[in-house]
Amino acid sequence: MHPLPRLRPHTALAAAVTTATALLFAPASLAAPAAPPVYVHMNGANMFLENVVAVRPGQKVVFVNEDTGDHTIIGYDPLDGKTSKRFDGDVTGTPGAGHAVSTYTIAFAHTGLQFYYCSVHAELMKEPGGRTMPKKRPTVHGFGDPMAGLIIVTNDKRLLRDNPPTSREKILPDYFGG
Ligand SMILES: [Cu+2]
Repeated sequence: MHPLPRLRPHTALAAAVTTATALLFAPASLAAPAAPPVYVHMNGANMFLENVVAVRPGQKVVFVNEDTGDHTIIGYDPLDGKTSKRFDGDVTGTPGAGHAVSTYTIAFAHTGLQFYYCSVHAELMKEPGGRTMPKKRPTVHGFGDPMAGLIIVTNDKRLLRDNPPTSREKILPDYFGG
């Protein structure tokens, strides 16, 4: 029988501890970079400029209000018409460029479709067939479309690449206005 090779247990242990310590305390810069937020903008047109965006699970969506007026961002389920308690934000107006803007940030853990609307400028109504959809409030100015949108939470790289270029910028300098 061959003698067992001489181990150097102290050295091996020390190496293991060093590795574990390095992993535990690795600076954040060594970790995979988090995907940057996807921005959705509002102004006096009373619409969500990027009304359909795609994000990965956990990736932030930041709603940015560049309007002088207030808006809400409320999730709803088209199948039962119920609104979300968690996906429920509001953003106040801003006087214009150079002032602080009000934002609302949310992320979703799981893939799926997240519908939302602004309750100031749209209202949920049940359509024939039982589906609930937002409709433009009759008293609201702006375009004819209801103020509403959809977040697609997905890992599909092609969908993620389809976001409009404006969704990469927090502030759109020319988009202020109420
Ligand atoms: Cu609104």
